[in-house]
Amino acid sequence: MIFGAPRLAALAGRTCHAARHLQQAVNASTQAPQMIKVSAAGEKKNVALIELHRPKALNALCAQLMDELTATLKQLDQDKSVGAIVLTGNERVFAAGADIAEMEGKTFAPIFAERFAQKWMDITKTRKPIIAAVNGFCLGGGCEVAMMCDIIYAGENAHFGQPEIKIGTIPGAGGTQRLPRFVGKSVAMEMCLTGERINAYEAQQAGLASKVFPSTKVVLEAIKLGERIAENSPLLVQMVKESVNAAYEMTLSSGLQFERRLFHSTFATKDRKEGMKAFVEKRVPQWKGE
Ligand code: DAK
Repeated sequence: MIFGAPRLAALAGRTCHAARHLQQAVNASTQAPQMIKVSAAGEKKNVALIELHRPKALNALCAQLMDELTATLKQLDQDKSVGAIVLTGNERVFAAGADIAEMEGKTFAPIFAERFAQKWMDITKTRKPIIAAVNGFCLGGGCEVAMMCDIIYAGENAHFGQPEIKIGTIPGAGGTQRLPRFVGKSVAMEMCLTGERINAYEAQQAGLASKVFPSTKVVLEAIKLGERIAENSPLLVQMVKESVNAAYEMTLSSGLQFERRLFHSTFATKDRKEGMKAFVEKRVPQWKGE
């Protein structure tokens, strides 16, 4: 079934007050985004839904789109009403990679001097959890953006690939680095050396996607997941994200040390006290984010 705009709007509750507030906040800090749509989703409207919206170019990640996306993520990170973020495309495509037409005429010296596409890395600076809900093509930079998110949910029609080799280049935003950490060396090598894609179930089996859903359900399921995450203390959620991500940057002993220190620091928070007190008193905790 096609994931039409009205259906997504209903899913996201785009017309609600929180959605308007969120959109206004995004618009106030940036130019009104043209290539993404932002709305508040979930029963409590505490999940931000970002839809990549450049359908004619299969959501190719041009500079403007990436500027809008990174500015929006920065804004949402500061917005206390947002507990988690869902990033999606449409039913046909998550994103078909960086914009090839934009890259085609470039040469080494300027691309090196301008640190081409450096802004992409800002996605990983987001402290709130980002769930990628992937339908259709998720290729090249699209796959790399999905991997910069924290959790990937795949629709049954999702296809993941690093096809850069077929256009005379190599992955430039994590395809040769993050992908092997998710799927192992052999699968990553095969994908990067041939440019061939894996489907949703292969991605799940390899550990790239955590779950597969019917294509019409994947965004809703990602929003539900965002709601479950947002039920927890926002402070502790960010600490968990930071600590899990540290596992990809550190040796085991350094990572364990980092985790222990963060664990100790939770005892300086009101939310640690409230969480354990609520358990003992057999009631639901009231988080303060402090
Ligand atoms: N860029 C620009 N336009 C694209 C595009 C892309 N990546 N992918 C598709 N399009 C456009 C097509 O040109 C076409 O436009 P019109 O001709 O209609 O104007 C329209 O989208 C529909 O595409 P197709 O006609 O090709 O549709 P099909 O269904 O036949 O094929 C496809 C779908 C996804 C298999 C095919 O479009 C395709 O192979 N697309 C290219 C996929 C690809 O090679 N992706 C990797 C790009 S390289 C970095 C950060 C990021 C990157 C590098 C560095 N740094 C931080 C340093 C990332 C690099 C890349 O992603």
